[in-house]
Amino acid sequence: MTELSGGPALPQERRVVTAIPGPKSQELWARKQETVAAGVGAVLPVFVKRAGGGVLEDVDGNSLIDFGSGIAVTSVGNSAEAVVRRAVAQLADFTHTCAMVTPYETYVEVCEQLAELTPGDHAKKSALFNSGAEAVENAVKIARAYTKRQAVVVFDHGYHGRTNLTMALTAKNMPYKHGFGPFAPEVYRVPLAYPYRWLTGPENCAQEAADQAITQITKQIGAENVAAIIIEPVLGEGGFIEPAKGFLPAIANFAKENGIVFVADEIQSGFCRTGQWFACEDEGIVPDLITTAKGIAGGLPLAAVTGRAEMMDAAHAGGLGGTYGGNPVACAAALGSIETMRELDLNAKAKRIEEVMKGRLTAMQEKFDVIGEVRGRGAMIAIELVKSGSKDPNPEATSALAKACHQEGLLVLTTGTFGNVLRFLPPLVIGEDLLNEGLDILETAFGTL
Ligand code: PLZ
Repeated sequence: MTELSGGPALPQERRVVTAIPGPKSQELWARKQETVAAGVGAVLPVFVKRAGGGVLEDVDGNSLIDFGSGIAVTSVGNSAEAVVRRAVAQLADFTHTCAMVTPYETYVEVCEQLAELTPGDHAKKSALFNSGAEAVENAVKIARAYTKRQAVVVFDHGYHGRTNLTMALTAKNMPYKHGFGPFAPEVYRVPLAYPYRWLTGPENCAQEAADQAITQITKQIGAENVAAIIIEPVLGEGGFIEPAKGFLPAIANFAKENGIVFVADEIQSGFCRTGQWFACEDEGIVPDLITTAKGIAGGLPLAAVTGRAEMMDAAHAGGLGGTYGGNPVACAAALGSIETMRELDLNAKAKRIEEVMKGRLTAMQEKFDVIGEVRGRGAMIAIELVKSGSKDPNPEATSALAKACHQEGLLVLTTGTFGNVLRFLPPLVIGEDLLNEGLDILETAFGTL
């Protein structure tokens, strides 16, 4: 496992030698409070020194099991060998020219890889950016330029970023939008097929939600005014919701019939995370545009919009760009990341993680009635926590469980519109022993409730 880390061999073990956070982390936290804006929070105030494989080592010498991957970013592990090798070589050659000033080959190579890996065999082109939010913004620009229409449709529980336009596209008020308006106009939100919480039950969910969404689009906006429909094929910040089977195809077909650009936001779900290169493949969806970031570059900032060549070319020359978009070091890292995904068959690893996690979590659901649902795909797995004997969200139990896990040296994240979802996003290269040890800690944590 250590060969997966670029740095000195990092033992793949959990080790808790101080309280968590330990004294050195607490000291650094106090310094952070002095100079870092309060709006920039932290899930776990533990300062990291080294990371790789399935662990994070902190400044106090603790080694934490990583079930977060920096929010689904380090899928190939931290400092993965190929990422480091290629990025270091690129750092030595040149760090930046600006792709809009003088181009370089790795930018083109990343776009070639994206054309090959994303669904569909049509002609594709890409443009590279720095962050997921920037990719989504650019997908909207491209869809508007192509369709000459303005409206953008998004879904309940959707998350697309923190910039002004993407805040408008994001559903949840706290903490993402509160006090930060006014928001961009021409954004419309429609129902999502959320099986666990669909009022008439999961069986009718796909059909009823699609009917409602389509009626709202045609009656309230007018399909002919819609430039783009944007959806996460598995929702991330909304609570790892898999839309009921049939919903995505219904929406994609509606988009196609009405000349609307169908955008899959695969920023969290893409690049092997769900056991497929892209989560939309699960129902055979071929999006017009697809946004990617996070896992693409193994921890370096890179994002992309990839899509039908005629759509991607609709924006005029000079209309898309940015100083750092497709930075050469980030492109080199992406090529290393994609190489690792292929060589280690990380789709298979993600599927194995699903098998282990779902087996253990389903058994826990039998024992602990606060687990309302176990769901997700690949290494994007979650449990939704409810009050015993009901479906009422239980955010208190969720944060108590997260805290108990943190204290034992397991990093887990919470998510969801109601703050009641515990999510698991381990690096796809995590060892099975660590995976099981993490699940043991979680199981024990239920005893603290
Ligand atoms: N689209 C589907 O998941 C980022 C956000 C964490 P950026 N998700 C993690 C936080 O609290 O800020 C995300 C996503 C989907 C877009 C984004 C935005 O990507 O790289 O954070 O801009």
